[in-house]
Amino acid sequence: MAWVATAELAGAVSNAGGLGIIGTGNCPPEWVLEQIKATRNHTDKPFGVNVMLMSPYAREVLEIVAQERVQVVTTGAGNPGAYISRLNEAGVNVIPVVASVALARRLERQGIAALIAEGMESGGHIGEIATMPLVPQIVEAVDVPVIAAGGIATGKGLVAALALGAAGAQIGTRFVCSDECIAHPNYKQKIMEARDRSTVVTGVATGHPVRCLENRLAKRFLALEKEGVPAGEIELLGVGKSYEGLIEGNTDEGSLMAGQVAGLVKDVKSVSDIIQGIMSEAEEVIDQLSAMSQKESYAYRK
Ligand code: TUI
Repeated sequence: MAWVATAELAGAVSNAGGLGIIGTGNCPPEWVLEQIKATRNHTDKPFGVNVMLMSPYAREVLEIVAQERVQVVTTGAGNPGAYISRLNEAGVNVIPVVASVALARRLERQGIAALIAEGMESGGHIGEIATMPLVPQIVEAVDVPVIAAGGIATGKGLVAALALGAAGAQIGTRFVCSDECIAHPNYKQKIMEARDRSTVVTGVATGHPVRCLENRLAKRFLALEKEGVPAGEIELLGVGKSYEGLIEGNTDEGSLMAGQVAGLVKDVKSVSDIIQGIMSEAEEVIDQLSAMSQKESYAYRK
């Protein structure tokens, strides 16, 4: 959630009982340092920084996170193996995002605090496996806690993640439509208008699949990929497009990354209302399931 998961959002999530994460994407190190300091003005609770490993600044950003002794770093879009010992030395809990069992196993041997298993329902850069089959396979393969991601925006989704063996859930798209998120109102509106089939995956042909809301830009990308235009040429067209969509609100020509759960997001609310809503729905569902299982076992005993 580069550009939109800023200090305001991360601080609000941590204050409401979650673990807020600053999304750093391709942002320069100075911006990241500023955001870490600003988050500390919003909350005295732990928070984290997500580092996109394909960023040209990834190494420098990770060094800032280590020097600042941020409690948690999550990584995305690559293998953080080379950085884990430095981060651990600085007391930073490393929680990599993985999209396969193989990388989960490899990283577990290198000293990580937990893993995020992210299914291809997610927005942005994605792997190939859906959350439902991915999470239990990773849970079975490793001993560290596994946090489920991809397709989770509600209490029902949270309970489903727990049922798959996850220790918690990472939530992205739902928080774009929060009061505290600085995303452009046009982008929030597009998420709220989204339906089940509103997202598409571009970049499969270029080796960097990205899920976003279908718009003029996404259609152009898909057409160029179909024509077989070289990957480098297509990727050049993508430069600066997230900022244009998410912050400037150009919903035709900007890249509007969002997960498949966009179809479930119908309003903009405060982070605290979102988290309380998710928790109370989850408790309701757990009570219903528990009542169902008691009824079943009673029927069985009779
Ligand atoms: O990283 C994300 N989401 C992102 S990054 C991003 S910026 C970007 N834009 C265009 C192309 C590429 C990046 C926008 N959204 N989520 C975490 C995530 N990580 N999802 C999937 C993965 C992942 C995939 C493969 C993690 C590791 C991995 O392993 C590769 C390897 O080296 O084994």
